[in-house]
Amino acid sequence: MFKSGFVTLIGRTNVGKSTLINLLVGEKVAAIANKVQTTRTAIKGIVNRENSQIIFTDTPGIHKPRTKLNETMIETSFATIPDSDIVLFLIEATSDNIGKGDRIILDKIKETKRKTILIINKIDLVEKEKLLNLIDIYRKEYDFEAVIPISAKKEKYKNIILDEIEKNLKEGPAYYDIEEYTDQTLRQLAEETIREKALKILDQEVPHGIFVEVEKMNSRINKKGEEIYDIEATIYCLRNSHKGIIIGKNGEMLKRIGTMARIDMEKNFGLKINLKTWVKVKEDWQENDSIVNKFKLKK
Ligand SMILES: Nc1nc2c(ncn2[C@@H]2O[C@H](COP(=O)(O)OP(=O)(O)OP(=O)(O)O)[C@@H](O)[C@H]2O)c(=O)[nH]1
Ligand SMILES: [Mg+2]
Repeated sequence: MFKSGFVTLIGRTNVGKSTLINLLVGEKVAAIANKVQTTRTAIKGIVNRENSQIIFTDTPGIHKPRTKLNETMIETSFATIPDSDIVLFLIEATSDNIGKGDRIILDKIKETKRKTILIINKIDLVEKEKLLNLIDIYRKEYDFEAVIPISAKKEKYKNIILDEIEKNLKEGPAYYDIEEYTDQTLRQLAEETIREKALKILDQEVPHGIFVEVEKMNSRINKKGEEIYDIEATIYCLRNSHKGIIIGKNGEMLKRIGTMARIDMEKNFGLKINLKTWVKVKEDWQENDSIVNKFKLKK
């Protein structure tokens, strides 16, 4: 019997959802950063196993919204729940209790009565006793299909989670071609890679006010007969002062972001890349409907 189904990863911002989807898919599907609000929209990652196809959706982390962008991100996350066969609810092992954000998520799960697996991530950061206490607290709240403590950075948890999901799936067809591992285009992956590098090396509010647009993407054959992609991208930011920081002294910061993004893309896409980046200011874009609507859930 062949099984398939849709599995949503949901949780507070920074709990490790994107780290986990990348581990499960075995490809770089989503941007990861040690900052809040990294993921901005729903992203699919597809896993093909011998007897199943699992379609994961990574979602923006739940947080207190301050802008229209934030509100849209959270709407997107919750909108994925009713369409999923199984929910992976991620929490952090470092929590002592059910915090406000986790409580909101838990209430949504209860409302929709979805089959849910509780994933307690970052167990490398806590003592076992604390973990057992947390498991106890959550077990009283909902009838989870399973509770799995993990570290999303460790390969050994991958098959434990996939096996548990497979067990809970129903018979169904493969919805995606076996070669596909994400619903994102190369252009979107390029934009996310550049934004991830900006998030990594810029501080405070600057990287959160960024969005990236790839304007050009053409392939050609270079003199050595290799296929090479010329990519031109613009990094938009909120203010002139931010623009100065992103470009940096003598353009050093922008050069670093570009180099890191190019190296990552060449590795992940298996292509040669020639990347050019520009920085422009677009004030208040986080309140602009035509931009923010791009982050809505596409059905
Ligand atoms: N110590 C530890 N850190 C982890 C683990 N898993 C993820 N992280 C780190 O947690 C941070 C956030 O990871 P992300 O995967 O971007 O978190 P996210 O839940 O997708 O965040 P949002 O997209 O903002 O909702 C990164 O710095 C990760 O390296 C883990 O098991 N242990
Ligand atoms: Mg994320």
